Amino acid sequence: QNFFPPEAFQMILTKAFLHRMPSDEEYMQRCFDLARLGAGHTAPNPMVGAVLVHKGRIIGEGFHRRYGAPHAEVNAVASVPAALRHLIPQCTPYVSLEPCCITGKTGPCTQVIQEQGIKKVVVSCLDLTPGVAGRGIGILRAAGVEVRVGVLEAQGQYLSRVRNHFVSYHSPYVTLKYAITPSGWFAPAGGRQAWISGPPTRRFTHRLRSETNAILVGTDTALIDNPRLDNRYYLGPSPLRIVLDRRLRLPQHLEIFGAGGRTLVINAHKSEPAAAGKPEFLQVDFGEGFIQRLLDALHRRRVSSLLVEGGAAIIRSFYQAGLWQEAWVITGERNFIEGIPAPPCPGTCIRKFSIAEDTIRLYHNEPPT
Ligand code: AOF
Ligand code: ZN
Repeated sequence: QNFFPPEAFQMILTKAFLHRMPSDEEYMQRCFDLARLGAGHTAPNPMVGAVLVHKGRIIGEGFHRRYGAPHAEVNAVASVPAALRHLIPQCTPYVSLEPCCITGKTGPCTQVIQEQGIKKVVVSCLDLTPGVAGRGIGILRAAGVEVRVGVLEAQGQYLSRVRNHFVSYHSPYVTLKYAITPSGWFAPAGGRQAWISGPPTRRFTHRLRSETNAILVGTDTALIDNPRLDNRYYLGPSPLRIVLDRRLRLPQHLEIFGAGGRTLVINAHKSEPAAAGKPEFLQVDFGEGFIQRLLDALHRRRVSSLLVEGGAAIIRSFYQAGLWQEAWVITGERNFIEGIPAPPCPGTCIRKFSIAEDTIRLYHNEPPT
């Protein structure tokens, strides 16, 4: 006779599992999910999410909804119902990013945390904004608040990558996106337009558009594909449309100049503010070092993320300059006999998945570790 059958043991384990306290990682995952609700609206600020936990129970949640609006921590504190507000000093806030300690559009979150009498904070990763970058955590610790940093740190850094890149390198975070055929063609020969990726992939690519500040194409892409460059198949806003038109060749009837959004024409001749029914023009020297000058100009305009959709020559220039951070390369089913070869991606493939018949690869601009 077995006094303690394995099933009974299993039952105890299951019960313990069901009634266990969620881990720091699980609360942090909730912060990330909340943060993403602000996607497309917070730039050049980061997306940030926060939860307030009291004895294993979440009693408040918040996220940064849009640029200039209250921060995640402030919204989380404000969300606690009146009957539970006396519990706030015993709560642990979990935040996807280091709490800020500077006065920008709003006051410092470190001060809010101290004023609430909070004793412990859990953070995923640092905010590299000058004046914060570890100082927010230092201020809390000096005030006697226990701070745990580094929970799901890699995911936290990925969530805040645009902000942290923008403030560290004084340049937009550059994402390249393009489709290629199974034999590696970027487009058919002879300046014709052809769809390579399938319709279901559009929801994914429009999501990329919804999350970026600005989207860039070259003159030939604007002429041949006549894209609208807006976000039609996903939730959220559409980006600023940027077209390279060195010699001002593009006719104003193109979709890119349509009423669906703002357009900036990068050219070698003139700078002119936008006027009724007309795009804005910005003069940039197209000679050696053009990509760097373009990114500098966009940084000055507070463009924190840029999605580059082609053509092949522009993608190649970004690769050659090394001035890109991630590339989404979509391999479709369709093939051509001959065409324009796609530039080989010099990055490291870190993700691969399928949408219908298409294979999507994400590359990072960094050597394999
Ligand atoms: C946080 N929580 O939810 C966000 C933070 O100009 P402001 O007032 O919006 O503040 C800018 C600073 O706050 C800057 O360091 C930015 O990275 C950070 N964003 N910080 O504690 C938040 N959105
Ligand atoms: Zn803050």
